Amino acid sequence: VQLHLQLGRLHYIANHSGGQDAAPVLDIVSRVLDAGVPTVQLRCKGCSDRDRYGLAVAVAARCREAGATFIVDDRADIAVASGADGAHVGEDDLPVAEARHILGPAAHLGATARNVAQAVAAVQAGASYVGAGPCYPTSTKEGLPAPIGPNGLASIVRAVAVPVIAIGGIDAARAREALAAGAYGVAVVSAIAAAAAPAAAARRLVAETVAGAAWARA
Ligand code: TZP
Ligand code: MG
Repeated sequence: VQLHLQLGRLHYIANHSGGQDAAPVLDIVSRVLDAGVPTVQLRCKGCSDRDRYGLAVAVAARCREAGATFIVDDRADIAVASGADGAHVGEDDLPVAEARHILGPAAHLGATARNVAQAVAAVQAGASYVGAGPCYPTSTKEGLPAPIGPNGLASIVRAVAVPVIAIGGIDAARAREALAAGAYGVAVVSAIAAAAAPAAAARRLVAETVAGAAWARA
């Protein structure tokens, strides 16, 4: 099995902060899975580990039913404990090599890169894909550096042999632009979560990432 064939070209990042009811998170995850989203990443910034684990187990079960790939943001340990398919680490998380050690050789391991040097180092340390961004302006995450744009994205794509997932301010039109720049896929929060009709937005992004990828390869 080639790992990247299961990575998915559209990653929906489900956000949950501690202290809130997790039911709406599970509800939108179910709806985006029904809409055909191939990969879900769970991002729990303010949760206790127990809540993070419990939600990850529930999301893992839904993804398994749907045949989708499930990635845990930030935490390789929670990924293993919940039966996820992988983890995604950033600069404040465990180093890539340590996360790879915890996950084992077969799991997806994404690492955030803002530039070519970070991307190359991440792959050398064991990342199986690179999350590149922010590609475009976004208000979903604070404290981000300036957007790298399609050109920054393309330079990262050229520098590594693993799939590159573009993140930050991606909507359907920008998904197509990111794929044309060589990205394997895109990761989104607000394009789905903040849409008036999340399932419809998810379907549109699914169509755009599949069509856009075919176009980029042609
Ligand atoms: N990392 C870089 S940009 C970003 C994260 C988590 C937020 C992406 O959210 P959106 O709403 O798709 O811009
Ligand atoms: Mg993270």
